[in-house]
Amino acid sequence: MASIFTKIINREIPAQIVAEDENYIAFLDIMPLVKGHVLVVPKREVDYIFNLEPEELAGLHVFAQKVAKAMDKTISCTRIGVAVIGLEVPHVHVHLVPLRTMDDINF
Ligand code: DGP
Repeated sequence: MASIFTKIINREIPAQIVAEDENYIAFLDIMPLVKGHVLVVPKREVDYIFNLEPEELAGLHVFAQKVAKAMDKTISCTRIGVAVIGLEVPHVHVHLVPLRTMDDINF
C-alpha cells in the first residue's frame, strides 16, 4: 500500500507543497511543531533513511538545503532545525523546523 506521502506526491490527498523537483518534494507538516514546519521527502518510497542509495541521500540533503535557504529568507527565525525521526510515517522525510528559541523544541 502506498504511503501517505506517496499519496501526497501523486496528488491523491492534499498538502501545502512548498517546493518540488523530479526526485524530491517539500510540504508543510500537518502537525507542525512551529509555524512553517516543512517535511522534505524523496519521491521514491523508501521506508528508512539508511536504506536510501548514497546518491539519493545526498540529493535529499541538497534539496533540503535549498528549501531551508528559501525558508531562511521568508521566515523570521534564528535557525532552521533539522531532524530525522520517522517513527510515524515509514517513508523517508527530513523535518525542517524554523526555530526562534530553545522553547520552540518540544520533542
Ligand atoms: P515522524 O514519522 O515521526 O517523523 O513524523 C511524521 C510527521 O508527518 C509528523 O510530524 C506529522 C506529519 N504527517 C503525518 N501525516 C501527514 C499528512 O497526511 N500530511 C502532512 N502534510 N503531514 C503529515
